[in-house]
Amino acid sequence: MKLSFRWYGESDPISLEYIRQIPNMRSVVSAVYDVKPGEVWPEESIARMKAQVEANGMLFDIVESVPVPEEIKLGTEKAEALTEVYCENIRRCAKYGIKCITYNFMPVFDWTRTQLDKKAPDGSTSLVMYWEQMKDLDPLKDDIHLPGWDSSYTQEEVRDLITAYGKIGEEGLWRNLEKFLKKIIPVAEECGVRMAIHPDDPPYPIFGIPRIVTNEQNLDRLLSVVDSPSNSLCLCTGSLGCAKFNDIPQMVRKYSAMDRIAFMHIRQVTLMEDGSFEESGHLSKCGSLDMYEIVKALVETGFDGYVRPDHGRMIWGETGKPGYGLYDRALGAAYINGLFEACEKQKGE
Ligand SMILES: [Mn+2]
Repeated sequence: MKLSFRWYGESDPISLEYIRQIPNMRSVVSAVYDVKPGEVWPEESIARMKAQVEANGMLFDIVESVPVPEEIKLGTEKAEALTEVYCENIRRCAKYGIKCITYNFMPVFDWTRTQLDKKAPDGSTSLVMYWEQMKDLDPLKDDIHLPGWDSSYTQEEVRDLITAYGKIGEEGLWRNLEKFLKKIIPVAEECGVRMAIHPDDPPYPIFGIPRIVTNEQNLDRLLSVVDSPSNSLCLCTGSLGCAKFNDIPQMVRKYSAMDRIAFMHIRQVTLMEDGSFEESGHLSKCGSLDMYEIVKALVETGFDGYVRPDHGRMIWGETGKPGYGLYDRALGAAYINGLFEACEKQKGE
């Protein structure tokens, strides 16, 4: 496995000098942050990031993410031109050595949480989603400001988007995803890039907005649209794992055996009775997911892709981007290293 760590570029309070000191750290996962979604990435920006990462003894060979504009997901008349831009970004990334590009197809909002700094009994804080706080909200009527939602939209724009997605529904979203994949995957293949789609977080519809990258049946459908290793998954254990219907070790084993996992996000969640969830420390003991079974499934199927510790808690007084502190993600990386070493030795590698 290729251990990696997400870095938000020069504005990230965590330095590359620190990231390189995490044992076995190989790749920095980042993106070009100086242009809007739907614009071409300047080559100088990609080259600059590559140089910075390499100057710190690591590789910049994986991107997270090249965002997909809403127009593509909605299939508006701008979709075709924006898909061309997307293909150009794949080519440009490949030119600078990128082997894997992460993206998602979540309408309107990326992840959804109700609080970003819920305090646990041990004093650490983490992201949580409590249904109790969600159930009475109606974005078509109320002004909603959930943490992490894109503040570049006005409430009016959010309502228009939600209405538009409501109209196309799940099958409309599928049609637009299929069209997109049929355009971008051949380009990725040509450039030797694996596209890794991140599942919806959480993996079910919220406020009636369709979500389709959610469960095994839908992942099967998605992979069959273009049957190619370039059309692969970013299997995020915490995103898929906050729904009881997903059996994560079994899904990891299946898709890894098919060589359709390009990138693993390893993260722990604690699931509650009513479907609420809390992000917790990476260890199996700390939440609902069996991390040993997940890593064992990867090792036994010969997984050779990228892995990163996903969201960590905030610990030891650290402040910064919720989920993306240094300390707990570094603990996660150390734990992941340990699980891989043990499973590989068990397998006799
Ligand atoms: Mn993730």
